[in-house]
Amino acid sequence: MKQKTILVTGASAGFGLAIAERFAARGDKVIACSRRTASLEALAAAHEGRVLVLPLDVQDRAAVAATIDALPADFQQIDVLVNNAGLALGLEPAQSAFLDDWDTMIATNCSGLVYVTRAVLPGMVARGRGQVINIGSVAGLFAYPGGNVYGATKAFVHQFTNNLNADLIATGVRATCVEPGLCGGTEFSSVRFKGDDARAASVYDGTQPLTAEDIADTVEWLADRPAHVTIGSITMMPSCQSFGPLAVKRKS
Ligand code: NDP
Ligand code: 8X3
Repeated sequence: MKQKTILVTGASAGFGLAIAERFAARGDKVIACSRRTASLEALAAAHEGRVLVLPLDVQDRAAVAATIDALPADFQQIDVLVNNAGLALGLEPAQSAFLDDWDTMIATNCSGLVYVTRAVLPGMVARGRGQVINIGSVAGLFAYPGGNVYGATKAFVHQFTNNLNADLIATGVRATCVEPGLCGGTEFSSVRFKGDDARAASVYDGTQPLTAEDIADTVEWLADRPAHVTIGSITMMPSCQSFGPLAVKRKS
């Protein structure tokens, strides 16, 4: 298979790190971006010359544009953009949730994702090939208590992906939204509960959740689909998870 160039946002942990490791291991070129970079140094050392580690806060619109503009020549032809950087903060009901948390989720999961996409797309369209793989969530498809703005940001990611495919028709560039459910072994719940690791661990009690490797499997499979195939979205849940009934509150 031809060597590809993959840009992964949020590559320092969780899904992003597993995806960066997966593509590096199979001989592709990886541009690994996140605010923290220490966890990526070993990967870069193990695949010298093929893993470019770049500090990047996707919320910073100017930094995103400058980073993509300044890519070294041998990393400029991005074949696959994996928009993975994202987070949930809190599980409070909307009437008492923190506006700062909402701002951060919108700035990262929505604004950051569109900044990176807008910076990468012109090159893909000019080359007549490329894939944008957005990491959404089942939280963007199904409502749950406390999911309020997090779920809304992932609904944005879902529909932005659909609208990308509307704009990119017949350009050779395609977009997919990967929408996982419960996934353990990442920093996601620790971030959501602001370092309360006992509460974060309890999310996975008695379950066999998805793993970051399961997500990397799907992203790798998507990256290998031929150019005439557009996969719009993929929902993934562990087999211990499914849909809930609609809530009905009855008078006692
Ligand atoms: P982690 O918390 O383990 O990883 C999140 C990554 O995003 C980190 O590498 C972090 O890097 C990066 N990140 C956060 N904010 C920014 C920012 N402003 N700029 C650049 N990078 C940023 O979470 P997961 O791996 O579990 O989650 C990855 C994605 O998958 C997220 O979009 C999440 O919403 C989604 N998801 C997760 C699920 C789960 O159950 N785990 C299920 C469904 C979707 P750094 O802090 O170094 O910047
Ligand atoms: C993460 C899945 O169900 O915790 O996006 O919101 S969930």
